[in-house]
Amino acid sequence: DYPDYLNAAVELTDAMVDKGLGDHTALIGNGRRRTYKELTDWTNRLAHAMVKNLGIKPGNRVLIRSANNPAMVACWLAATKVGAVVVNTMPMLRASELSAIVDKAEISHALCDTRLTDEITACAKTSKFLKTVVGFDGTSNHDAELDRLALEKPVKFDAVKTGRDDVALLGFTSGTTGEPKATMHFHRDLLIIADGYAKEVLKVTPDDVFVGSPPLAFTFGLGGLAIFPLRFGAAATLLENASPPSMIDIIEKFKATVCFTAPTAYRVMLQAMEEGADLSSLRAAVSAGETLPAPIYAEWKEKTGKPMLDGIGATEMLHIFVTNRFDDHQPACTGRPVTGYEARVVDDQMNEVADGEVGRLAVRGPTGCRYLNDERQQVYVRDGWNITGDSFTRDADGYFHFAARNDDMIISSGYNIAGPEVEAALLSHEAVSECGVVGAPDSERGHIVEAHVVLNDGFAADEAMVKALQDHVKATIAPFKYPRAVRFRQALPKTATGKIQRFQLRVDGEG
Ligand code: 3SK
Repeated sequence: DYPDYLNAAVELTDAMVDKGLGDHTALIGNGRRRTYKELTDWTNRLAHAMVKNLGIKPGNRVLIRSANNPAMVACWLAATKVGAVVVNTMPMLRASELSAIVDKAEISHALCDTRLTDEITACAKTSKFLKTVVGFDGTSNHDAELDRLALEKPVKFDAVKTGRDDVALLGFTSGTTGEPKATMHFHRDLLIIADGYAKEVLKVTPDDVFVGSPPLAFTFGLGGLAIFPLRFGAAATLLENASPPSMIDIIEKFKATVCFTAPTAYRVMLQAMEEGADLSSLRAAVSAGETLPAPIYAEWKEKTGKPMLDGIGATEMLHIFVTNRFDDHQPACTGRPVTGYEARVVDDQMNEVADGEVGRLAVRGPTGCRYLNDERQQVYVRDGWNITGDSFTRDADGYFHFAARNDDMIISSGYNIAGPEVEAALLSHEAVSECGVVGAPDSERGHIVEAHVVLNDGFAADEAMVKALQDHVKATIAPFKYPRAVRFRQALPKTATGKIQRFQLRVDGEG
């Protein structure tokens, strides 16, 4: 239950000071620690500057462009305090991609790390909506226009009395294909994901220190690296380039306790542990964004004695809605719904399929799904259920198991073959570092299974290896699923959020 009026940013800053956590560390980044009192004062000063100098009004759409750093979090909180609707964006977006977002969201103001202004300035030149672009100092030295405007402002700010169901955030779906969609999230939604998943599943306390790789522009990152720690008085470490080695450094240096990242990063961390890295402070390793291969889950459990918590979320629902738990986890299983959410596996007519049968995963819950000004609402949301892009099975005990992204299902000679299942089999071979499996057109079979494989150092990419991998898959899962084509690659194409771009593999495969 939330009050009729609430401003989520106030709950994550001023309210923490009121609770006596003012001296507690809130953010660590750019070589500095900031307490909750410092973060609160910073965001209040910025909020004054946004209203007084930039003329931002409640309901204005404000775009933020930055890598993960404390200044980005401060700008997001301040813009939320003034009642703006925020769109966080990733630093690598180009002017054309920014323009699509600006047009869809009708962005009036952009707050941009001064190291990244070129593309947004180019976008503003031709935009009929975006009129104000202001720089902030992403290195936290307060040496940019917005910082200077904020410097002399008071540290108290009366946040806009937003309704709990006023839109606070627009999450853009990553749009690896097709036109991006924007999903609307209310002030209350920002708290629900913390009071649900983070409290119930992760059991966050003020002693926790968070680390991770997803961009704050992706709601997985915004939740995991900002909302969850700040809601409970914990500390968030923010890394502009969150490579696995830099996450390991942070874990060792700050004794991080909760990590949010994707399976491939955990794989590198496991290798680093062999070479002496000390990750023993981690009590929660959350894996999402990609399905968690059973061998990584098993190795993590064996080496750390703790479970890796696989979960599935969606920008549409804001965060994770089906998850494993510390006391309830299994390999190759995504777990059960987070309290407050319902999930089912359905066919094209929205009928629930039998336990064990593959169908589309549909979810409903308090945080979604509401697309902004988009006729696809009727396609992806039916009777209040959001139809996700994933195929799952549910077992008789109510646990959900990932089968494939819907576009990852390969139909070969009439057989349904889930690409990720073949990937998991390949990954259990010692030579395979990473792989992506897609369907390649074939005149005889319709499609054949094609594997794109990155080998570990020391293994030769030759015909003998192709045969060895094919035999390995045949010996691991039903033989008809083996990859008839194997292509060796130096790296796999990935989205900014670390997901393998299988559509790109399909295009590359044609070449
Ligand atoms: O599973 C995902 O891709 C996801 C998306 C948005 C928020 C959270 C998650 C885990």
